[in-house]
Order: sequence, then structure tokens, then C-alpha cells
Amino acid sequence: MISTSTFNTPCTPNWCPGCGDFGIWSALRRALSNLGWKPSDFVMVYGIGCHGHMVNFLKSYAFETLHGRPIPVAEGIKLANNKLNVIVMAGDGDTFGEGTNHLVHAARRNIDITMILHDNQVYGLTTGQTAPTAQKGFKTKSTPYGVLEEPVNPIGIAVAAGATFIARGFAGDIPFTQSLIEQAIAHKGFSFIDVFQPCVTFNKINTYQWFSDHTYYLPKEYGANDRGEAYKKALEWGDKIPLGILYKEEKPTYEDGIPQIKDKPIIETPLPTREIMDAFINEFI
Ligand SMILES: Cc1ncc(C[n+]2csc(CCOP(=O)(O)OP(=O)(O)O)c2C)c(N)n1
Ligand code: SF4
Ligand SMILES: [Mg+2]
Repeated sequence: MISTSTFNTPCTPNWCPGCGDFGIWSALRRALSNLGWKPSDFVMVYGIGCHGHMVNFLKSYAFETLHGRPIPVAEGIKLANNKLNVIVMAGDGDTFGEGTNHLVHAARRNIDITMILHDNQVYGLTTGQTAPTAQKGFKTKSTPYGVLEEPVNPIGIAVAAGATFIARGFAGDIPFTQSLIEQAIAHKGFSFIDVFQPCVTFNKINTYQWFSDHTYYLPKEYGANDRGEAYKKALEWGDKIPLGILYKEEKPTYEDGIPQIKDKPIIETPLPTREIMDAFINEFI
């Protein structure tokens, strides 16, 4: 175990006081410290949103991508160097307003990356518009009369797409979320954690109190090994929203199926010889 301060940078977080992003940041630093990782042992890949500001506050290799595109960038990094541990931080707008397809394909591919969704049911960075996860009737500056559509169901999508580790955490319970992050990282394959992350500035409905009142922890007897049961859990909402590991399955990863990276990663494979390169280039001259 190493100190959580190992992952600090000279920058002080500029999230609004009380933002749930602080809880996720703390949970992640504690998990990394428990794993004994150094900042050079992993790559963080961020989307664009308040969550993405973490690129400045967490010391590691990192890439802040385009809005909606952290997953494909993370997949590219993993395939270029499959020895690296890759963690994606994404917003709910980021993931489901733009780029839902990336989640679906990463899940069915079972590529070995960990994804942590900052689920605040709103667009935080752009000052409070409706996110696809927002509940029906939620009033924001982009839907002043209330949202008309049904919200997307992040867990339901992950279950249907074939993710092999699916969990839900809460930024208000840091030790619990830390434990989920540790288990997700330890899992071989695509792991997805939907973390309820109160946006104290733009979402006055789904507050810390609201989440505390409306969630429960899955009991030990819940096996987390039946995709059908996990889907039933994904549909639980309202007064009874489950937290914990909803589904887990051991399965070969996408990388396991690529013989070219079986012995060493692509970055350690020598480039094609000069002659081959020249012949290729000459075709275009
Ligand atoms: C391609 C593209 N589309 C839209 C935007 C504008 N934009 C930036 S952040 C954001 C929404 C952020 O919401 P979310 O992903 O939920 O992150 P949060 O700020 O809540 O953490 C939008 C629409 C952008 N930067 N790039
Ligand atoms: S706007 Fe919301 S999500 Fe963004 S930093 Fe403030 S509280 Fe957090
Ligand atoms: Mg959001």
C-alpha cells in the first residue's frame, strides 16, 4: 500500500464544494493506493465534462479526449500496449448523449478496461442542461417544462450489451465505491461502474439525501452471476435502487483472441523493415 498523496498533483480541485466528483476522486485514490500502483502503472482516459477535470488532479498517464469518445481512445491505448492498466472516467452526457455505441461495443468485445461513469443525471460543465439519464419531468434550462422522454438505463444497457462486470456505487459512500473500483480493476474484461454522483449545483432533485433515501445495498445472498436477474435489478428504480455488484462473469477478453499480442504488446514489436516500408511508399509516388 502506498500513500494516496502519491496521486496528488499541484492543482487543487475546482469542482463546486460538495460535488460528488470529490467522492469518486477519493475512492479512486484509495483504491490505487491499496493496489500499490505508482502513477506510471496506469493510464486514465477522460471525457469532456466536470468529471474530466480530474485529469488535472490525479497524477498518472492521462488523456482528456473529445466529449463522448473516451472509450475508443482507451481501447486504442489498450491494444497498443495491452500490459497497461486502462481506466476510463466518463460523464453520463458524455456516455449516453454522444457515444452510447462505444459502450455497447466495448462491453460485447470484453476488452480489459475499467469504466467509471459519473452519473449526475445532468450536464454539469455546460451549466445544467438535461442529460439522457435525467428522470422524466426533470426541469432544466434546456427542458423548462420538464423532460418528456424516459431516461436511459446505464446498468440495463451494460447488462444487455454483455459487460462481464457491472456494478453501481454512490459517491456519498467512499469506502463502498473504493471497494467496487478495486474489484472492477481486478476483473479481467470490461468492467463498468455506474456511480451516483450528486451535482449539488444543477441537480436539486437527486441529492445526497435523495440517493441515501432511495438506495439499498444488495445482500450477500444476491449471487451476481445471472444476467437475467441482473436485468431485473437494473429495472429497480424509485424507492428501491440497488447498489453493489449486479453481475460478474469470467470470460476470455478481446485481447486473449489476438495472437499478435500474445507474447508481447504491439509497442514492443519492431517496426516493419525499411524495404517493406519503401515498397509501400513507392506505390504512392
Ligand atoms: C462533441 C462535443 N459535443 C458537445 C460538447 C459540449 N459539451 C461539453 S461538456 C458537455 C456535457 C457534460 O455533461 P456530462 O458528460 O454529463 O459531464 P458532467 O459535466 O456532468 O461531468 C457538453 C454537451 C463538446 N465539448 N463536444
Ligand atoms: S457543476 Fe455539478 S458536476 Fe460540475 S463541479 Fe459543480 S457540482 Fe460538480
Ligand atoms: Mg453529467
